[in-house]
Amino acid sequence: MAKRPIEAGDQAADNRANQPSLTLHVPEPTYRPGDPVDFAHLEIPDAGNQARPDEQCEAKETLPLCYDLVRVLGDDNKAYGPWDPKLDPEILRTMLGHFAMVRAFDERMFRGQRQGKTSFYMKCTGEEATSISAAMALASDDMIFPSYRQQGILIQRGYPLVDMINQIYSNKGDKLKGRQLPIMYSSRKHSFFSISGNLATQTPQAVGWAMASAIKGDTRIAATWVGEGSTAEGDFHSACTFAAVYNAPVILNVVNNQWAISSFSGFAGAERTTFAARALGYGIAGIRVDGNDPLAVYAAEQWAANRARANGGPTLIEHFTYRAEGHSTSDDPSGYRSAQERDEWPLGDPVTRLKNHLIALGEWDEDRQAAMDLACAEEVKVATKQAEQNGILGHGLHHPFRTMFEDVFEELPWHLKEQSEQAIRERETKFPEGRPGT
Ligand SMILES: Cc1ncc(C[n+]2csc(CCOP(=O)(O)OP(=O)(O)O)c2C)c(N)n1
Ligand SMILES: [Mg+2]
Repeated sequence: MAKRPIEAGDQAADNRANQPSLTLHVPEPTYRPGDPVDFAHLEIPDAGNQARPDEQCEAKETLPLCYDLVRVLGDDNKAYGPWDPKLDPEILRTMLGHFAMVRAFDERMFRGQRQGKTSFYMKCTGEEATSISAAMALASDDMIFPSYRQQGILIQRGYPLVDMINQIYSNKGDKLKGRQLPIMYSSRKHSFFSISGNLATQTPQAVGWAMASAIKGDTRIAATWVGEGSTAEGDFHSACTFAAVYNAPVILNVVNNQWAISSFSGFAGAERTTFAARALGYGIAGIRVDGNDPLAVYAAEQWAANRARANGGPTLIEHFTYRAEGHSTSDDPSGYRSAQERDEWPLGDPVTRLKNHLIALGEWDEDRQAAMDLACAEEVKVATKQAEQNGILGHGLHHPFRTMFEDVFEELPWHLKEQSEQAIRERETKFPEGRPGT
């Protein structure tokens, strides 16, 4: 066998004796339970200091916005700078009303889960602006591809509370017939796509829908919401590639609430760059926005919507925010993060900020706020009582068991037919007396 010639790399290998061993970096959150919290390292720019490029600019012109933070509301609760959307106070009050409603709804549904009326619930506390203010900047028939924390959009679009609660209780009034996990709503009428438990699947679907809208020569655009943790999924990257290649009329909203259940954002790459900056590598416009500033969120979404509707292409918006409560009713964040984080979060609370802005404008006061909160709680209570007539978890008032095989295929394929017959037979053997709902 011929002798292998010496390669330059082999000689280099001989000289490596003095080099350090290779190591990996494993991200670790800064604060664990019991740690004092200091967010002083976060760069929070002054409100009004960010330039607003032309909506039809080249994607690369948004580079500064990808590392900055678009902010409109100052510490004095007044609006500043070129991103101020200059909304009529009436619109701001409507926005505050949606905030109050989603908060009242979240509170009651959370309690309902603790009382055993449903198996599962997810709040969006602290993130209300990222969905409600953003959706208000879209047309009401633009297509929404949500994740599971955008209940605010359904409320903003006027979906009946009682239908939401029926779905949460999986009762006989549930329009989805108990086939989805509680809170995974969908409504064609409200242009609100089915929520999927498989993270990030909604992102390529939104891009595909936007491409179809363009192919048809329509004027509706698509907007999707995805958590920062979920951007680590391959689907998100396929979505970005397709969106960029075909200049799809789509808005990719990345909600960076710092946590993905118990994994901090470092595991999705937050220690290396911003989520907004990822847009640039694909040739997509990017904006990083203060997600707790309702005016800034509205303005960013409006910029992206105008861009998409005028065939300027896709935009990726990173909403920099904080998940103030647990991931879901199945979670207990005191086990993995400092309880102090919520209070120390430097961008405050979106509801309080909008309320204080309206008060600063002389368009609102604390008494009206208290009355609004009370009215929302009452409306949710009435809807809850109404939904409870249709049944709650464990009371058997759900859609009949056998119906779970219906509606998916026009004609049930033979193997599902076999499965359904077997399932029904087994159930009859197990419960010969019959059970409600069988
Ligand atoms: C493909 C897939 N992987 C993992 C999960 C389990 N899971 C559900 S929610 C979640 C965290 C997602 O965090 P993030 O995307 O930041 O959204 P957030 O909950 O913060 O809104 C995980 C890991 C899942 N549902 N689907
Ligand atoms: Mg998250």
